[in-house]
Amino acid sequence: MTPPDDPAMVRVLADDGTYAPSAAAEEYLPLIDALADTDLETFYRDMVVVRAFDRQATNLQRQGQLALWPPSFGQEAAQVGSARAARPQDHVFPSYREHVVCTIRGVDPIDIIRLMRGLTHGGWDPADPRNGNTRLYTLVLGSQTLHSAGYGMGLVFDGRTGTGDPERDEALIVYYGDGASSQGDVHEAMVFAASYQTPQVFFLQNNHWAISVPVATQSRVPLYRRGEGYGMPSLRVDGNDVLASYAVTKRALDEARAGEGPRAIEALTYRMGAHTTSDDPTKYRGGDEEQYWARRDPIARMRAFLQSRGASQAFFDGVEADAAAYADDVRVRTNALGGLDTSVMFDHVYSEPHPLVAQQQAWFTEYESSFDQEGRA
Ligand SMILES: Cc1ncc(C[n+]2csc(CCOP(=O)(O)OP(=O)(O)O)c2C)c(N)n1
Ligand SMILES: [Mg+2]
Repeated sequence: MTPPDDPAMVRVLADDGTYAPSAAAEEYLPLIDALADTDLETFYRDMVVVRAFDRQATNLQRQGQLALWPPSFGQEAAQVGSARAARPQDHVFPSYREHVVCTIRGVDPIDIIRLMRGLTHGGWDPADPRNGNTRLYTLVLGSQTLHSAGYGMGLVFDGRTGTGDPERDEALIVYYGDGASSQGDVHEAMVFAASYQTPQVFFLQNNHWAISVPVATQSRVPLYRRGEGYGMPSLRVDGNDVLASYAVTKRALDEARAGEGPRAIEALTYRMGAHTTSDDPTKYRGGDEEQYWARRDPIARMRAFLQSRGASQAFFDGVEADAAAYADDVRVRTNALGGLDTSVMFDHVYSEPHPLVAQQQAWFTEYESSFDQEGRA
């Protein structure tokens, strides 16, 4: 297991929520000091709400409402801190577990649900301004890093970044995992990003596991140091510390937007749940490790910090109530979704009609019509 007390790691809050910046965090403290109380409360609220949503979605999968659910349980601080660091004009390229990143940008959680129910190939329209420049989930590990590098090159070519106007210059952040970090696509993306000095942040969530494969098998060096090999300033942050995650991402995106090129961040966190609802982690990891990380829960840490600053019980109660209402709303809307409109799985295979797809659709329509209302052949 990677030691979480690495002195080179940027960390603002200790495990128990005490304000105890590491040496590496010193230079980031002005960014933390600039946060208002309401910002700190928003970070906390985001984390509690997404945990309730995530648990609800996991339950919905168990009830047969979803085909699959990849939980974000445990990774809330890495995701909330980094997402809250982005500006409205920035672009987000998620993997498949960044639920709160998407909702912070404006994506309706029911669109993530629809995807995991198997009702749509995509989920949402990235070009719709309500979705905050959020690209689609991809389950093809690492592919989004290539998409992001290409998009970043486009931003450079089109003069949409690095002009010196922080209100208009655009940057992007791409999320990927420790397992994906060994995928060729990620390395190709880093080569292109560094060569073209794209305005982007490679945000690696090291949650210690790639399904059943532990992170120790992925690399001989800490994963953030791979970024250095491509010529990118790279660092490791405590990914269970929402303040540290916010500060390092904010700095990195600001620098990227200002034309200083790509940056790599490794957020050290832990997947507290299963890989997906198809996985049983008791087959490959032990309770000691889970308990170790349970004591480093990102929400408990921020809660203790807010309590030490005098946040009221009424505030915490209000957040709990909001989270419960949010999850209830998702459940009600999920149960009302209905079944698959089978035409959609053929609609977006190609942008133009294609004879093979048309043939398959005709076959499928005939097959479907061979069943009666109750599904009997
Ligand atoms: C190109 C590719 N290879 C293999 C898989 C199968 N697969 C799905 S998730 C996963 C592990 C990913 O681990 P990591 O990158 O650490 O992300 P995490 O799931 O931990 O968030 C694997 C091997 C895949 N989806 N795509
Ligand atoms: Mg992982």
